[in-house]
Amino acid sequence: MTTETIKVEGMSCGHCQMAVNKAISGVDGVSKVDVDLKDGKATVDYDEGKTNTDAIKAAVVEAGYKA
Ligand SMILES: [Cu+2]
Repeated sequence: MTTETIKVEGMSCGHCQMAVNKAISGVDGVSKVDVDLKDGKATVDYDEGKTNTDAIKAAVVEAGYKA
């Protein structure tokens, strides 16, 4: 299990925070997500055998934000 903090740009409110949280949570292999709206970052616990930061960032981009 790996913990990684990813920079997320473009979040402006609680709705954005929830959207990013949901997008990252939906990535297979992710076990825990904590999105910090104020600092524009997401701390993610994931199984490195199942996913990687590129896949997590891709999910954030797909949700409409910059990672
Ligand atoms: Cu928003």
